[in-house]
Amino acid sequence: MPSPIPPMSVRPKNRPAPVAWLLAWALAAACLLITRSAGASSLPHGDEAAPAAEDGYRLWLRYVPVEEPWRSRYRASATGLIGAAAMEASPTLRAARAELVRGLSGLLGEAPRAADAVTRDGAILFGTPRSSAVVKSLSLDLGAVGAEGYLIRTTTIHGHRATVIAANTDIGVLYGAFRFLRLLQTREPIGHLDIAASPKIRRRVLDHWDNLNGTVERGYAGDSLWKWETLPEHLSQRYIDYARACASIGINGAVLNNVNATPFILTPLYLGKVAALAGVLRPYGIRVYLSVPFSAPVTLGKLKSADPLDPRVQAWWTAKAAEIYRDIPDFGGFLMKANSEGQPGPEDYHRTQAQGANLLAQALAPHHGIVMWRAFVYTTGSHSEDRAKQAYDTFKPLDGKFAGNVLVQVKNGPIDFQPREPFHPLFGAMPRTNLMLELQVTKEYLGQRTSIVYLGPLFAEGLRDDTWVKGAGSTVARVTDGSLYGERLTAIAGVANIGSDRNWCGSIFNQANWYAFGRLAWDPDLSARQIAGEWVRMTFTNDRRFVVPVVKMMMGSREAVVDYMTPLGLASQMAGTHFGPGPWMAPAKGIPADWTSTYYSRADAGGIGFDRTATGSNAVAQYAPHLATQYGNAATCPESLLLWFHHLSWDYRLRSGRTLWDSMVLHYDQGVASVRQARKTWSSLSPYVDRERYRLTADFLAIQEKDAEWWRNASIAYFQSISHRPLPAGAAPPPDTLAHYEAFCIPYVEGSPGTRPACPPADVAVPR
Ligand code: GCW
Repeated sequence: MPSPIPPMSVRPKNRPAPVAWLLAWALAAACLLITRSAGASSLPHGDEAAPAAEDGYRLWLRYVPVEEPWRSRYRASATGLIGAAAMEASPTLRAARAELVRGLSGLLGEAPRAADAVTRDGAILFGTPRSSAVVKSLSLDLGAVGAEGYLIRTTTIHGHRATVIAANTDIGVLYGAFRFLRLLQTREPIGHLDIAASPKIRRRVLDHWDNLNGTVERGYAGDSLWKWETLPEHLSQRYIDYARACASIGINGAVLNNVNATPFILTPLYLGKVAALAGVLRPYGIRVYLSVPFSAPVTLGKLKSADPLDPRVQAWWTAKAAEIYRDIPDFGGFLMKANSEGQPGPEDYHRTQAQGANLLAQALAPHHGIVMWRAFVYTTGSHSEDRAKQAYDTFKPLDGKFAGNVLVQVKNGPIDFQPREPFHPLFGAMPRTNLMLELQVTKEYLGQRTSIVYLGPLFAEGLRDDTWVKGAGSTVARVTDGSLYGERLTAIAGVANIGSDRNWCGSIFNQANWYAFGRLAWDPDLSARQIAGEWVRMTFTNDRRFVVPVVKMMMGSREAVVDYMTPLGLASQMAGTHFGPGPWMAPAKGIPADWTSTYYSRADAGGIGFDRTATGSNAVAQYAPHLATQYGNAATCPESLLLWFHHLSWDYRLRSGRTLWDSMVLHYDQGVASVRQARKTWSSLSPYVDRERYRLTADFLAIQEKDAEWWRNASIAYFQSISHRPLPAGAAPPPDTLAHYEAFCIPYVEGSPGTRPACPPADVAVPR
């Protein structure tokens, strides 16, 4: 049973007098009832249990009662709701109306009065010039907000003050409705509004790595959100609430299935289920996309080949696309992982990645569909080229060869979603190709379910990195939003962290990463701190005594992980499960070198780090000359990327004057200290949070502290066995031997592909 939220009037620290205490409980109970019924009112089908209060289900859309004096102020600006009342209003406008009713009822404690004309001060009206005669009569300057943007403006209608939420399209109105509610949720004044907003990137997509058997690759929040076995008949309320959450932050696409795709998704059985999901998501502006395997013409179509130049193969894809569009007219398109980690691809037929992409592009073009073709291509096995260089080497020569409806989807860094990587050198390097950015919202390499790692700073850093290809300011964001080279087809993807868990993301703080991805996809220039602030206010409380320390804790959380896992530009030091340390993992039979840790650390008696300068793999040459020079010189290379680009002596002096070895140890310690501090911060905040969410977070922080210590101790034990340097003064020696850490293994982690344990039972021990 969740505990009631402390009412705003109860001072957390001072125990109230007995009568006030009783009153407080009465109020709290009332609050609980209101918030519960607000939750219940979001169940149009009435076929499932109402979300219980404060278990995290309602994400940042909680709509709990606003305290005074804000409530009176807001009520004065919400005296009536005008728009989309007619039955013939579009599903999207009806969703906007439902959200405004739900939100205002919850926030202000009473449902807004339905009205059809402005007869007194404080009306809220919403719509497009097409759907609303009043909106049309206002002759608003909607030109600049485009197809998905909106205006929110305080205006005067028939002598009365009113707020108008207007857009060119219904989806713009829905986005505006969410924005308006956010103003109240975050206690912004709404008396004099003049807001115009529109997204900078056109396709803002979540990639679900969900398998058709209900598991989720790298998923740490339970099973798949999609219940394939009960589709298409049963349309769970969760689908609608997922769509609402996505729309509230402007996400407008979902790839429903894993990039390690199976051809079953393209069978009529599953396409029927996909069409049903598309129908649920459509009113919220979300198109569905599918991951498809390149070999589908063979495995499903029974052809002899999947060669992109074979006319039978082309005809097969053309027919398949037509079949999909018959039932899903707004189908978004295909996502493809080809010739990567065992997946089939055009190279199997000695064709290029561009020829492969264009095969699908041609089939989709008549229907205005797009192809998101991943650049995550590298050859495992005998290939000896630096893994960080391979995607660039494969794709750069193909610049200009991709069809206009193809986007090459590039991960933020050249290896694989590590706690820190430099930006991928393909950004800016393909001026005649649509490039899109792929971020990972699920924390595969960042502590998975339990660690608190707010990814806003990681995403923002990746977007703000300057490629220098057209001089200063040629940021990854400007490549992605098309402003650097003038592309019109622009996109960004985030690998989703959403599952069947009641709280959607496996932990409360993981929800912030879904939120941050959406907000940055809409506007890559937003600051991670601002986004954290919004999220904390909506998810927990507007009380500054809570907001300030929690935002601070979140803002430091990513750097903490970098510090205790892979400081100073190290990467890929994880165990095979991608959870926990494994810096000793070396190439062995059956394991490709670039899937091991020693390949990346290159630690030896002489020093540590991967030489990617001209004396090494020369990966620096894939960057613009300005950066190649900067990265190529250890003295000018950012210290946060030092060991990514340089192999340096353990005694190399950093800018602080400390040796590299000493600095590494200090970083590990700093990471652990940060997590301890986060735990302390959180434990002082229990009066501001309901019990259930407080406890979950506190318990997870305890786990994270153990994990951080484990990382620190194991890494120091291992690297010290190679550096043979003493620990700097004050640093505690690891409590156990290296052999102990090496022997320790977690056999199963969530979200790992396959069901085999990661180690034999004899290696399962308890780390200290
Ligand atoms: O990071 C790796 C993951 C794989 C994933 C792959 C990819 C879906 O470990 O699980 O496969 O990246 O991005 O394709």
